[in-house]
Amino acid sequence: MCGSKLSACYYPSPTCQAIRSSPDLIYVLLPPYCPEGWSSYTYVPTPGSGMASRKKVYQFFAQEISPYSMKIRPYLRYKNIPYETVIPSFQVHREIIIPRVGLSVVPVIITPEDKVVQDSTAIIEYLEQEHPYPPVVPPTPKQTLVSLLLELFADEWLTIPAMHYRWSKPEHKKYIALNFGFVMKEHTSPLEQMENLEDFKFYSSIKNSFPFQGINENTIGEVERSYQEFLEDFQQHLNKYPYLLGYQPCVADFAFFGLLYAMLYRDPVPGYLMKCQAPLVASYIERMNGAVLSPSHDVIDGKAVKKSVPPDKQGLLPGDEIPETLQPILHRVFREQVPVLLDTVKRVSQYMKDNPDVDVLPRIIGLHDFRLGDVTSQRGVYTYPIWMLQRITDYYHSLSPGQQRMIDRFLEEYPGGQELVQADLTGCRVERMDVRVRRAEPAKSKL
Ligand SMILES: N[C@@H](CCC(=O)N[C@@H](CS)C(=O)NCC(=O)O)C(=O)O
Repeated sequence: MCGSKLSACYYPSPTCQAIRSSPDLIYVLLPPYCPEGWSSYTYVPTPGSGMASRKKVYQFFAQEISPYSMKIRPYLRYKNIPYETVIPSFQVHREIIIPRVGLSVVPVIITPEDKVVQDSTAIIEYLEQEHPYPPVVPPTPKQTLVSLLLELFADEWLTIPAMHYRWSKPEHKKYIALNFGFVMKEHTSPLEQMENLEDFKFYSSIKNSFPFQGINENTIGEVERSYQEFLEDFQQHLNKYPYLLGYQPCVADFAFFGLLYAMLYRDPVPGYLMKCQAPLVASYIERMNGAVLSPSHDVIDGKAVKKSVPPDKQGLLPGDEIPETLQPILHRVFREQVPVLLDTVKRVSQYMKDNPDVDVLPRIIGLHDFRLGDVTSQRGVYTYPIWMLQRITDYYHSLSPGQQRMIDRFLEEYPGGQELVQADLTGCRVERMDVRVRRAEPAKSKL
């Protein structure tokens, strides 16, 4: 409870609680005034800590066009974790990111203790340990599983429409080029920054990678149709709840935000589509990005006072409930992405068996079929999602038999659901290295 240090706290309240997370920082838990339960925590530096508290700021290496960077930013804000954004220049890549991570990549954080954490999923996992309040991992099994599944869907499947719209629409070519140019041609004038980006290997390799996602003449129609249906489904959900699992964001909300904001909201062509066809999705993005869109205050004694939130409009849904309005999105996950994931398990297991000397797996190990609507085509077999899937199967196996039965029952209505959580990943156990994965067991020595 409020101790003497907090008697002068910025938001004195009989119910405020202080959570000391380090000698220099105190988090003050406020009663949930915010209508969206969004900013109930406030970072208050310990009085007199001055430079010492500055040292506690995380450095967040990120880019606005990067979906995985944008997964982290609203998370940092929601948790009130003090941070400084570093938009990496070539020099920053060359002298900090490459030496410390091993390759040029964002997002990366450097902690106040000078530890480097790369990968959006790993960053949230790390920060949840360091800054547990307010938690973004649900405390109950079904909601945790759904959050993990939707995080994997956003990170590794929404990339298909995102890459398609970003790179197939000539109307916004200059905007996309400028956004890359800001960073890649920082020393030229803004108008020059959007020219001749093709000369840069980084730009061309991202641009040319989209066929591996399975985006081609045959699939484009289905990619657009499926995405627009997804927008409509998500809009229906948002008509009832502000976040995926109720009234408070979970990890999957940040993953949804990252992909949707960085690529499908900001990029002009899909941005127009989202705002015109699914304005509730667009306003979810804006809310997650800090906008306050609906009346926030009542008037009491002539003063504007933050609205209080009724108890049934706070937190995740009670009783480990999964909102019914998420069903169409979950059906899409199981219909579109899960068959690909299950085939990836087979393909990666076979690859690891056939290549016992390979430690670090290539990011793509060939092609496999996938299906969108009525169209079948081919896409790359990506190895990284195995690591994310492993987190899901490990979570399932960590549950008690009773909890597993409850998950099994919940998944009964989703074809491939039980198969997914019970998938045998012993032939393809990996650890994450950076954007690549490597064998959990070191490769057999050639000697
Ligand atoms: N799984 C990683 C993906 C990171 C990623 O792909 N970052 C992109 C920018 S959005 C990048 O820097 N790519 C460089 C590369 O993949 O070599 C994460 O969640 O952070």
